[in-house]
Amino acid sequence: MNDTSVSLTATPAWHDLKAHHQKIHDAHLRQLFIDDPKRGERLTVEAGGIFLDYSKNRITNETLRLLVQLAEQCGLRYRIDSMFRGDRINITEDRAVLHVALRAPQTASIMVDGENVVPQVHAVLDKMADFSDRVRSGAWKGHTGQRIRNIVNIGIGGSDLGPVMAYEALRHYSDRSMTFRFVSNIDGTDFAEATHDLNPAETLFIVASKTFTTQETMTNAISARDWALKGLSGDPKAVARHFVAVSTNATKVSAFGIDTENMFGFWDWVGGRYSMESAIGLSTMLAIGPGNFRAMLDGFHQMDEHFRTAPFEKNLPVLMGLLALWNNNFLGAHTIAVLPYDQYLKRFPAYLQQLTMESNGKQVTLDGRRVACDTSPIYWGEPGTNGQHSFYQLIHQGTRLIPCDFIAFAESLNPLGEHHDILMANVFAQSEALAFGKTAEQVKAEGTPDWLVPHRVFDGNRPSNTILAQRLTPEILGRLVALYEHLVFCQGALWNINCFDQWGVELGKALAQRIVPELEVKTEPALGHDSSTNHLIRRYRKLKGTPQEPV
Ligand code: G6Q
Repeated sequence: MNDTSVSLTATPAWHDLKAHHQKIHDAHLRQLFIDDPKRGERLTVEAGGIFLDYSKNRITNETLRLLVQLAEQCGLRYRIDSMFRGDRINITEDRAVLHVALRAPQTASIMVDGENVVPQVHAVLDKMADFSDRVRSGAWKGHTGQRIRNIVNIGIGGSDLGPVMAYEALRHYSDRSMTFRFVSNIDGTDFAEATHDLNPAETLFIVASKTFTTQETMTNAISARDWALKGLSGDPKAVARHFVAVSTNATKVSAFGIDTENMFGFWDWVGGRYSMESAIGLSTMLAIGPGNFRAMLDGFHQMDEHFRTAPFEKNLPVLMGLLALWNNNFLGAHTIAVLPYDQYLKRFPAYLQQLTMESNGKQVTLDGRRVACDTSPIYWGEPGTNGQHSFYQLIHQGTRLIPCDFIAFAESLNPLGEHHDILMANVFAQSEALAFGKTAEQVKAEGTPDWLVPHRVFDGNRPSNTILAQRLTPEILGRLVALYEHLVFCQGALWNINCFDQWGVELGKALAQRIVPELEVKTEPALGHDSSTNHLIRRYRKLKGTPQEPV
């Protein structure tokens, strides 16, 4: 599929990077900053209001030069162009990958199977906008004539994480007279807690499922239908006023009882974890309004254009992708902590976990061969400053190298006394402490007794990126998400893996389908699993009070 793709570890640049790593692996950030007093100004890049300081990475000019060479030798340019022109780069599912079309302006033309998909994208956006306006203004009434005040999004994975993250991130811009809830887990508690204080007459459910077959979502949707009908005198006509669907599967939507007039479509070239700006984002649009939603799309598009056109040395996603790869494959860092210093981004790390790890948690290359080096690092994180009182200890003094992405904004959306300056002081302090640490001499000079010195030493030399923007707006959120989408793509392209499938989630799903009847059947089932699984099933059946012995 790609005649320019060369195995990463067979490239001359990989070989050179290995040798280069040998030379510089002892270099300390302290020294690198002393050697180049302008390093902190030089190793920065800005695009569309997002400023990245990557100077606190363990790199030199030579590292950067070689990493860019690696990208070139692996055909990254070809891969980027391939995605943007709609090639079927998701080869295991034979699909194009065109989330970039979801945020393309009306004037753009992006062809899939000979058809420009941009007009379809905008037709759905217009339909979403019209619906959102009607719900937000109260023109859309529930079955009993009451206006809708509560929106419950039912979806999971890509049909949940993006919507929740975006709602939380953009809550400042949301209609505060409305309540938004998100139900994803098959655990009945999720549904029960999300609905316990809601009035069915004022509640609208969005059933968000690309396939409309996902077990968790369909089970929750059926419970929601029962809950709504129970509260609305059982009249099946109520479903049409209280349920809408976001899906690619009109047949299943209609079989569920949702009028396909109230269905918002998308396409198989939109992957679940890349869908928050498609109709899957309907809850986001209902919360923040169509204008803000379009501003978010515009932010995405600006980052897309930057990614598509900027030279690699100045390309934010490319640089961050290459740095992550350097930290992972050369410095041996297995995880990356994402640390947003903004409470509104509290679900951003969870969102990124799916984006990064479902995309790049792969063990074979596009041609089915075992990869020759580690693929996706583990992404995790918590908003600052909470993490500082928890796991930062390990990042500062533990035995593992954990590169950090700090994300912060110059302006708070909720200015309150000194809060914001203190918050920002913490961002800057943390990356400074990680990079430069504190030597034994410095600790001793403070009068620390000798026996305590080793406990109070900070080695430093721990890499981090700092991302800084003016303030968290819908547009900036779009740019930020697109930045991470594309840096995931860059790493995947270099590893020559498919970022866009997720076969690893299938086995557990299939086994669960087989186990459900074994838990539900009244008579003791013949179990054919391993002894541990058999025993656990029997123990569960016993605990819930179903017969144990074969009858
Ligand atoms: C994401 C995955 C996955 C998907 C969910 C929900 O990239 O494909 O997380 O979004 O399994 O799928 P449905 O939207 O089809 O219910």
